[in-house]
Amino acid sequence: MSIMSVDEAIISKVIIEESLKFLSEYTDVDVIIVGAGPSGMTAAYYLAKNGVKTLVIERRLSFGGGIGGGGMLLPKIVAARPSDEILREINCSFYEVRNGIFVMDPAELIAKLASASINAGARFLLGVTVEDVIYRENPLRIEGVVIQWSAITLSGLHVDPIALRSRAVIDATGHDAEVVRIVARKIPEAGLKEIPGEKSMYAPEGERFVFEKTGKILPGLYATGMAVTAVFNGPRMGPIFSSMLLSGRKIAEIVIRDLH
Ligand code: 48H
Repeated sequence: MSIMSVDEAIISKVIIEESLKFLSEYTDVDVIIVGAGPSGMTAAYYLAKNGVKTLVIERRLSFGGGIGGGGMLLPKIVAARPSDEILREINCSFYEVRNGIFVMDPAELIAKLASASINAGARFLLGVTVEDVIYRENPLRIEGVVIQWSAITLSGLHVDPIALRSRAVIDATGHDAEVVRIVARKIPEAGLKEIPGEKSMYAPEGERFVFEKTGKILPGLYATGMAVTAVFNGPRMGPIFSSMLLSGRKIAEIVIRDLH
């Protein structure tokens, strides 16, 4: 076997041309999801599957958010009924250890959520941080996000960001609810006050709370997963992932309804 030789300048040209093409195609989309954790990727899967042009923006260079860390880095994670519906749909293997309690491999859940959402048509931008939002007033509406390379953010260099427009922005940033927090701090007329953060652990109530409170925060702005817990001061649930998956599916359904 001989590997075809490709000139360095051609490699660079192709990367630059194709990246710019991709980025310019995604400056205006239906939905931007901030965060590629369990809730964000589940939302991406259901949105894309329903024909919604979806872009997931993730600060890190990898998918999964808190899935990989599991519970204290132990190599199995837990979910409960009825989130097995979602596991089945994305073809993630699991087994039942008690009535309605399922165990999965975190690496497989990360891979299957990423692959299901990408196969459904969602696209990901890795290594990019959302540092602000675009808004309009009268009536107040969130209309997109402001992004920067995470490497630039970490470097502390002053580099102006760029903005991407969307019909809906979903905060799936986890414990810090970063997008809603930005809106609360920078757009006082949104009336969001200070984001309280989460309460101590109370797993059954935490799971129920996230699912129930998942929804619209403001016109154009939605929250899913642990961001919901932080925004509404719910209890954390620890290393169980049912409500993350179910919250992701629920927010996709709500956004699809609002977009129509
Ligand atoms: C771009 C960003 C930004 C930003 C953050 O933390 P996650 O896994 O979030 P969820 O809500 O989908 O899942 C939470 C779950 O993993 C968990 O921690 C649980 C259940 N804890 C319970 C407990 O009691 O502790 O993923 C969020 C993702 C991460 O990958 C971040 O890197 C990313 O969002 N992110 N990406 N721009 N400004 N902020």
